[in-house]
Amino acid sequence: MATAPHTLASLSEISKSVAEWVAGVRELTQPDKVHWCDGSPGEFQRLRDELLAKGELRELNQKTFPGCYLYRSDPTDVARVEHLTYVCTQSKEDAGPNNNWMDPLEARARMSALFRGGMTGRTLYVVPYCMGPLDSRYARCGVEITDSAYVVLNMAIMTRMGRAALERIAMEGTFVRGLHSVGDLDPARRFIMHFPEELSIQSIGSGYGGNALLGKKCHALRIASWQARDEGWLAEHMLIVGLQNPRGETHYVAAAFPSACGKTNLAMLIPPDSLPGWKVFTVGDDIAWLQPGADGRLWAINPECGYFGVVPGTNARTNRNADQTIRRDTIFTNVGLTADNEPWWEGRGEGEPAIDWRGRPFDAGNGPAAHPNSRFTVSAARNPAFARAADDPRGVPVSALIFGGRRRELAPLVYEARNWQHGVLVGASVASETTAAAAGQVGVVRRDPMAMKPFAGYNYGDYWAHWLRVGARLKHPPRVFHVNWFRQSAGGKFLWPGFGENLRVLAWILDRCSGRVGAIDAPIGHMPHPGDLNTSGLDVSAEALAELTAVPVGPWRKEAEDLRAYLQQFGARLPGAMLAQVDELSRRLAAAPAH
Ligand code: GTP
Ligand code: SPV
Ligand code: MN
Repeated sequence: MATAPHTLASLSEISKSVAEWVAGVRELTQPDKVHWCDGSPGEFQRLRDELLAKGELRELNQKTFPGCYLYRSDPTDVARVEHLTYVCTQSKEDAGPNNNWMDPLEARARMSALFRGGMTGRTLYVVPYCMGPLDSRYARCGVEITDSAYVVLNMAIMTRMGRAALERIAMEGTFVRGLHSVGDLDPARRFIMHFPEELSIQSIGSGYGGNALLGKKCHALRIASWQARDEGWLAEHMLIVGLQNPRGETHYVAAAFPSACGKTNLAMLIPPDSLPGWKVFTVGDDIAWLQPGADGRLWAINPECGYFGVVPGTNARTNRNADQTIRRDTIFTNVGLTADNEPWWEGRGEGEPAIDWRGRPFDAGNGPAAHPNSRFTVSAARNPAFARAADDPRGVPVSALIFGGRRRELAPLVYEARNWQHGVLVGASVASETTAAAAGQVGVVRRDPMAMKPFAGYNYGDYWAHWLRVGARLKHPPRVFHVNWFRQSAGGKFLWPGFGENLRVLAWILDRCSGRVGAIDAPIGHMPHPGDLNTSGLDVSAEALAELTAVPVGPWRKEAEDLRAYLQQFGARLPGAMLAQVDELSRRLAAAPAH
């Protein structure tokens, strides 16, 4: 007997709560059409072709860059807008001094006014997605409603998007509601609002990156950090990388660096010839969700399955994996073009720019050919170093957590925290020169605790208290380190070669984790003994190395006092253990000989 034909439920019938929400948004925004995304390859191609036909997407040279396209965003819309990003909690204190705050009632009223009738003449896309492997209990789902087909294409690459996610939502009943419209792209009507108490996001006026791909920073960091606090885990701005040493042992580390400070590059690192036998596997390049496991270790998943990475500086020498990854099936946003219709960017190391990121004939007088925050969107599975463990629903166990920033001065190449509590202070002490990833001035040092200043969805005081609680629950907490690849000489040259050579520092970190090496007990933490950091064959002078590993006591005493003043602004929400850690740091620095 023939089996009964298996009819697929129409997407809009899978989850009643999603359908009801979509109906309400449709009423408010008045789109011409509603499209429920199934996440199929055919759907991706149709949307891509529509954008090509409208001239919103351009085909790149299909011989040399097959499946690659160029998108140009509005020139006023090229980076995250932190000054227009709000956390709207009932109590202002819950958002904390680290966030812009607006009363949720006021924020809703303002946003409804902006959204009302705003999708007339457009298509409303319903984008169900899952952050994390679909079969992982650590994964969480959301639905983004957007009127941008470019956003849909990006979400299709960056997340597990489509029917399966919607089915999981129907089973679980909860999902993060993200409402997005490009609006009229007027910066005066651009807002990114978060309502963590209701697990919802509203974003209008931008079509770019973290402002518009709501699964990424809005959901996987701001809302998820709030959920994680309630549920006992951590949502962090961290890469996850597997490192297999020449003995064949693999350890995973997670590292938090501020935006455009080297996460993608470290996650895709190519071992240099001088370190034979090492292998590197990328689990994630931007976000980690960390859960205490039943075994007392910390386990990590990457909630994303694609990369939205910084293009400038990418080449076969700095990052061969990324260079190969983005040669096919990649959306480039805001790069320049060569005369052969290939994408071009500063630091590509091949070809010449003919057209700049705004579509004008290239003229050095107009600035760089590629916008400094130009990005590639590509599936993680295209990375030659892709870790299959990235799809493991259990995640990977983490041996070390690494914090770092872009610091011309002060922060040494590497040091280790004495224990978890000290590690939380080390994470909280991250400061970094600002980059083009966010609108605003570039190159000024600002405090960016845990590289989460733009992303922590609640009061930093509560956040550090939560970090301390999570650590206390771990029988085998990861060791905590701080690195800085960006120290410069007085003449403004990087003292450390960086990129693949960073593996030398990671090798020391792993040796510390397995108890293979001792360390110098420096005032700021544990530091490598001169012979323990492998520098053989490295083109770094003895003076440069000395500078990279120096801890100048005077400037560090000032740093400890600055840090204390910074932490004190969190008042009663700041855990006492944090001030105790600063006291300890100050005491050690006071006792150290100042030479
Ligand atoms: P987001 O995607 O914004 O979160 O950034 P990210 O942390 O992933 O930064 P990414 O790896 O894309 O690096 C940003 C810039 O820093 C690029 O231009 C890199 O070439 C440069 N960079 C990365 N690693 C190093 C390094 O070890 N040394 C130096 N000097 N530059 C680096
Ligand atoms: C960052 O700015 O940290 C990014 C890019 O990873 S965006 O998705 O635009 O936030
Ligand atoms: Mn990032």
